[in-house]
Amino acid sequence: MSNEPVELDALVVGAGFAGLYQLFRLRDNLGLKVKAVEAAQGVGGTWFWNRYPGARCDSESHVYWYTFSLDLMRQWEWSERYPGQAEILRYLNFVADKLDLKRDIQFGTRVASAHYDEATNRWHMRAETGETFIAKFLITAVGCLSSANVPDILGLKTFKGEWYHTGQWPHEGVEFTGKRVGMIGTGSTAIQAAPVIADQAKHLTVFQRTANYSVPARNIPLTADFKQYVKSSASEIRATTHQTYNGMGFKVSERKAVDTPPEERERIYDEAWERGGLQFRASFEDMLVSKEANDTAADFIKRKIRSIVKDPKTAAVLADIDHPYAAKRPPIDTDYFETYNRPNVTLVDVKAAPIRQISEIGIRTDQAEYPLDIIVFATGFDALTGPLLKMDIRGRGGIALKDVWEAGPRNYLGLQVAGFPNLFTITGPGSPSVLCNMPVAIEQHVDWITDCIAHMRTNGLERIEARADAVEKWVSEVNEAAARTLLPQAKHSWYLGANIPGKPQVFMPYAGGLVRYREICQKVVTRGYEGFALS
Ligand code: N01
Repeated sequence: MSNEPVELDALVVGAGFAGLYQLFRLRDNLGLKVKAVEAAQGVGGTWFWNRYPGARCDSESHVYWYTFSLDLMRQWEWSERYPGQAEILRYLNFVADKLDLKRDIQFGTRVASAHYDEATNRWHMRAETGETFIAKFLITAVGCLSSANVPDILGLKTFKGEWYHTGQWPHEGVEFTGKRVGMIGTGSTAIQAAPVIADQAKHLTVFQRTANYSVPARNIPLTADFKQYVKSSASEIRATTHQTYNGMGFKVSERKAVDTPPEERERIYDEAWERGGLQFRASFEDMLVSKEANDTAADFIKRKIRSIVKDPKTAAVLADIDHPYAAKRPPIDTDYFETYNRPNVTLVDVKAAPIRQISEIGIRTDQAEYPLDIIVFATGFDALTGPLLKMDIRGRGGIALKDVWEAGPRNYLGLQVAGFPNLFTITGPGSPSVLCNMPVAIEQHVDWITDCIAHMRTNGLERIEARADAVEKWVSEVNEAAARTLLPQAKHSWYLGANIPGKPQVFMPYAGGLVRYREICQKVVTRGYEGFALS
């Protein structure tokens, strides 16, 4: 390795969905000298790391991919309604190979610091390996859920068994056969993993702190007819994802739950339950804005839980949900609640009796000790800001991003931070990101950034930076958009940063929807990059 810095027009950090597409657009469309650096030894981002049992995307496969090239869409064929982790990873490798991207990706390279030098208008990056890079543009494609949260539970180091976080799963897999497994968490990840682990393990104990809703996914292999439909309707599919609130392939109903007679409402929920998937939340347009409407969905799902789970005590703990439906990211599942009917599965209510410590032999709550061979932490992530703040990012005058964001993320459009010129954050906090089907949100951001850099080149501009007043206004807009929904009512949600001790509690993603957000971003451009200072 040479000590000479690598000089570039742009450095992209990350080689998941976002980094790959950004690399392609800057290199192949703008002809920039650009490199991506990636901590992992391969492409894939989320799908490289999250190899836990049952890992599968909750977006349907025909909308969970790149849509910038109809050709590419027609060359790939998904096999199931929801793509599994291994298939998505194959897909991203297929794209990276087709576009010949890997030659410009440096794997095994984690950025430790990125400092802006005002005099030269350049970013200086240092990797953990010691390697350095200098670039005019720094573009983070680090993902929203890539910083694993292993809670600081007393005694973990003393545990004699094995333990794993779902987001850092061993590539060779974990052997559960004959093992007593404890899993902490009941978020989307745990809800996918529990049925698969229960199938293999001698015993699975799930430690639930907050009960959660879930709706059946109803995964199935795709028929030849559906695959043909996807190929012949690629451009219509793309258009639909651009017109829907969250970049999904389904539209939110225009009916209101509160105006629908109870029997009719029940029939609609029943049909949505049978159809399965995230579109359950699209059954009524008022579900995420009216508590009264939301209560009808919440009540329906709680009744389903009680009807599926045979032991009434377990059912009561699972259905004791304290937040509105979909105010936390709503999981979908394959036989999650059914899993609690298995003789080798136990639910432990750690809200009633909190986890006190991890001992040499297992997990100890206020009430009992559970001997375990393996602990699975399905405990989520330091979302959105975590992956950015893990890097030592410093802007003008050496000011640290962590100081600017001490009270929560502050930026303009989720794309740029005042004081950090030429730094773009793909799907950063303050953008629709995690409330959407991610590839659609990613393409919108990458296209906007690429067009912006092209505009700068055409006009001989060297520097773009969010204005402080635009940041103020955008932060208010993000707060107001959230306040118009029920989302902030889930008090311990990662959307709010509430899952990480000490993290400022601010609703982070933009909840106004992708359609509205796209319009705002376009308007900013037509008004001459309103809110940005260009020089
Ligand atoms: O993480 P989570 P996740 N003691 O933060 C519990 C995406 N995703 O990995 O709610 C006890 O949702 C915590 O309890 P509580 C999706 O966006 C996508 O499941 O804080 N429990 C919670 O139950 C999703 O939302 C897909 O009280 C503790 C759980 O751990 C996001 O990833 C699939 C604890 C964490 O749930 C994150 O989901 C899966 C403690 N100390 C995930 N600390 C696909 O589409 C935490 N918990 C494929």
